[in-house]
Formats: sequence, structure tokens, C-alpha cells
Amino acid sequence: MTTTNAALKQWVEEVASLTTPDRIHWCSGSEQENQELVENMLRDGTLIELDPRTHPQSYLHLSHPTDVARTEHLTFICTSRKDDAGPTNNWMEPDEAHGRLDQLLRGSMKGRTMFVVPYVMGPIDSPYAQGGVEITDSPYVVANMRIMTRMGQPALKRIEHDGYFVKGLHSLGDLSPERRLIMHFPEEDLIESVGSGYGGNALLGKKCHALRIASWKAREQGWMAEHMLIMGVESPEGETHYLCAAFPSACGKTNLAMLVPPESMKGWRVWTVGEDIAWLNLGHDGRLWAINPEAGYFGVAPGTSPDTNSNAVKMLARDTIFTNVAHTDDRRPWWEGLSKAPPRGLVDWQGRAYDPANGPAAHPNSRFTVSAKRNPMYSPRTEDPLGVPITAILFGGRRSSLVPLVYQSVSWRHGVLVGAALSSETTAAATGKVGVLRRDPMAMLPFCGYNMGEYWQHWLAMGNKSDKLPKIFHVNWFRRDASGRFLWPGYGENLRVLRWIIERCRGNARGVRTPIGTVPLPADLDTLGLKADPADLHEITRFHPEGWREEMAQLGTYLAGFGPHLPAELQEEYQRIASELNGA
Ligand code: OXD
Ligand code: MN
Repeated sequence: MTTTNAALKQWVEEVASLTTPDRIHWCSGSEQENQELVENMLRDGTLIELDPRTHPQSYLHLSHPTDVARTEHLTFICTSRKDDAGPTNNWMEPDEAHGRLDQLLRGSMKGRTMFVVPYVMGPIDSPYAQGGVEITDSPYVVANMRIMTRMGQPALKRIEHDGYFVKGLHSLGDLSPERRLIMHFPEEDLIESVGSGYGGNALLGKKCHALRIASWKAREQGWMAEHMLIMGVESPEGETHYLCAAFPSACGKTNLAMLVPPESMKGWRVWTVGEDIAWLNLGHDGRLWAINPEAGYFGVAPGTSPDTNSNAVKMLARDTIFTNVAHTDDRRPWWEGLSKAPPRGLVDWQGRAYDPANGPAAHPNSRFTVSAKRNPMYSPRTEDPLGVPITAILFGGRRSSLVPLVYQSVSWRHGVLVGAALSSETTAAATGKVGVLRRDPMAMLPFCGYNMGEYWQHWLAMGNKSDKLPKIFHVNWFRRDASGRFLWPGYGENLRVLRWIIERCRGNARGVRTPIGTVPLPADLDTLGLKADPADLHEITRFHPEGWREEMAQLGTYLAGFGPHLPAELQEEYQRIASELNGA
């Protein structure tokens, strides 16, 4: 197989002469090709077959112990002007970056097969979709890309038709963190990643293309590439509203996108369109329309259980690649939270007999890769080339104190400030400390491919294009009391908050206007059948002026750090709220 696209042909030849693989394989995406790849990986130990009676066509991959998460300090935006990468990204001058990468890539595929993986991000016939080609020497990456994207022959056809594609070159190198780099060249539509096989570093269609490169393109072309889930909420009357929500990594985006309505909310249904990334375009009707560029989920396994996400457990019953979870001696996958006690004969994520003294059995950032179509709540609208119209955008993070369960911004501009101020207590998805408050504007801190100040400016500019844009809200499921107990039950009960949000957008729900936005009283929420202490509900819907004055002072310091890049409009919005707060 080869291609009629001259630029692609030439790039493949250039990469082959640099990396000197033994063989080149153009991926068709066929079932037979996948079977052969899997058989090879079973033979060389890259994959372990799980019990085919309980988990048909499912496999476990145990990664190198130092290659288990995204490595943000080794991730760079390489633009000719440093300012274009901005203060929140690592930057390297493109010539220097190319020099370093070439050194790491020279001969790196010797003895290996070089796979050429054409893919499309988005429904294959969507005007908003975008092609890419990943060259990789990892068959594990190929198998994952086949689940996560529209990969193979139809993708190549689309690329040849469009004449446009993003180039992604990936090599495992020697997997050493000392020789690992994840580099983005937005001016060249190019990604080069070496030294890691971990999803976020190696499945280049995901964070690298669909967020970092796409966000750059989106600003140029007037659309938005966001770290957001897309879900439909259908009322008992049969009216469906679509919501997008941005949360920092590992705040339960996948669980929210797959929410199971509580027993007491009869007739409500949830539909998943996407659980990690949304591409948003202004429709002819002035509304914002979202497509999910991905075709699969690369989700965090620990904590997924019949109680927290029963549909995810069903979804993972077959055709799944697990990475760094534990397994039983009869080859069934296991992770912390799946059952109360670890089963007997457990083997941990490093292949050792499980011993609690060695830490958790499954790595805290262990993952599953599975087709979106396996989700019992998969929305048929996922394949709609134009996507779905968005009623509301939600921002949220893990905040154990102060931040109410939900509040609504008073305008798009205010909503942009709420997004810019997003913060969360950290978890393990990115390497680093756990439990520290980290600012993560729009949940895009690790994923915005350009200057964060310019990105906010782009959000503000989108606000001027239409008066039919979604309303913007902030949610927080994670309030705790002094003893650490959660004040809100979360999970399925979060639908009560979504209901209030939708009713607000329809002009049917009440709330109290405070300086930070509109907050519901407990009586404004649907609490029929909710098992929660009224005192807790009162606390999580209360506005605390003192705490917010302090919060805003800290936000002021953070925003000032962006200096001349902070849009004046955002500064004015900040001042407006600060003075309302001082009058409160
Ligand atoms: C992810 C992340 O893997 O955000 O989705 O880290
Ligand atoms: Mn994510």
C-alpha cells in the first residue's frame, strides 16, 4: 500500500531514511491486520491475553515502570516566536528541537517495523473532521489508535481527498525519561514524540493533535478545540439538551459523561457523545455545535466499579486493551475499587505477586482503551457529521472547600473568567504531587498549543460572534467537611445539578444572584428522593463572601502573572466581580 498524496509519500521516505526500520507497514485498519498485530504482541510479551470466557478479545499491557503518565516537563511547543507558546508552555526554538529529535530518532527503528497509521479525528465525513498520519514503531500504539480514531483505509482516502493532514512521528526509542521528548510544531502541522509509549505521549491523535495542534488551528480558523466531554440529557418529555464540560484530568469526566440517573429521577436518560475532547464550531443558526474527534475512550481504571459507573464495567467486558491494571492468576483484570477486597492470587501492574507493601495493585493511572460504541449509553448522534448543538458549558474541579455545588456565570465574558480561574486539587494522571491546588484554565493547562492569554482572547472573541452561545456554569462535586466527609453524593445524583442547569437555560429555574454568579437555593434543585442531609445541602449552596474575597485576591495574583498577555476585557470582568464582592 502507498498513497497518491505526494507530501505524505515524501515524508514517509524521509522518516524511514532517518529512523532506518527493517520494514514499513501501511495500516489498512482491517480486522485481519489487527489480529496479526495482536498475535505478534502476545508472542513477544507486549500483551497478555485475558480470560477469553470472561473478557473476550481483551488484553493487558504492562508498561515500563517509568512510563506510566504524561510527562509535562518533557512536552514542548516549538514556535519561531517564544511568545506564541506563552508562559504556561515549555518552549524550544524549532531548529534546536529538530536537531535534538533527529539525534534521538536516528536509527531508532532499526530492527523494528515502522507502521504508517492514517487516521481521522471526527466522524469520517464531517466537515469539521481533520486527518492525520502517525508513524510509529509501536504495535501497541497501532492497536490503540485503531480504537481511539477512525484509522486505516477510509482515513487515507479522506486525507487524499482533503490534501491536508497533521504529521505525527512517534518512536519508543529506549523508553528512557532522559531521552524522552514530546514536541509540537504547530507552524508545520507536525508532532514528534520519542521515548514513551504512554497514551497521552504516544497516541498522537489525542492530546497532541486533537488539543495542542488543533487549538492553534482553531484560533486561526475561528473554532474551538477543548478538553471537554459532550453529553446529551434527555428529559421524561423526550427533550434532549447537549452539554459540554471541562474538568482537569482525573476529576471524573468519564463518569459524568456516562452518568446513570438515580432511581428517583424516572424517565431521565443520558447519552454520551464524548468523554475527553470536543471540537466546537459556530453553526449557521448561531449556536455552538460539538463533535467528538475521538472514536474511543482511554479512561482511568481505578475507581471504576458497579457502584460508581456500572455502564463502564459493562463496557469493559470485551474488546478492551487494559494498561497497567492488576490481574488475577486466572487472568481477569482488577484495579482498586473494582471490588472491596483484592482477589486472591493477584499479580500487580509490575507483574509481581501483589503485596500491599509495594503500593497499589493497579497503577493509579492505569487505563482502559475501548471503542465508544461499547458504551451502553453511546449516543447515535456521535456520528452526526455536524455534531450536536450545545446548551451549556460546565467548568469544574476538585475543590474541597468554599466553591459551591453549582453557579451560573452572568455573561459569556464572565464565563470565560470562570474558565480561566479553574483550579483543582491534583491527582495522578500527570506525574507530580497529589493533593495540591493547581490552576488549570479551562482544563487546558497541559493541552493549549499556544499562548494562554491569546487563548482567552480567542474565547472572548467567540463570545462576540453570536448571541446564541451556550450559557456557562461552574460545578463542584467534591466539597468535604472538616473530617473529610463528602457533602454531596455525586455520581448519578449529579443529574439533579444538570437538570437545574438545563432549566436555567430554558428560563425555568430560580437561583440567587451573588457576586460570583447565580447559585440555587436547595429548594431550587430537584431533591425528590435524594438522600442528603439538609444541612449539607445548605452548606454547599451557600455563598461565603469572606472566603471569596480571599479566593479573588489569589486569582488576581495569578492573572497578573500573565502581564501584557492578559486580555483587558478579562481584567475588567475581574474588577467588576471584585467590586461587587467588596460591596457584599
Ligand atoms: C487524559 C488526561 O488522559 O487528561 O485524558 O490526562
Ligand atoms: Mn483528558
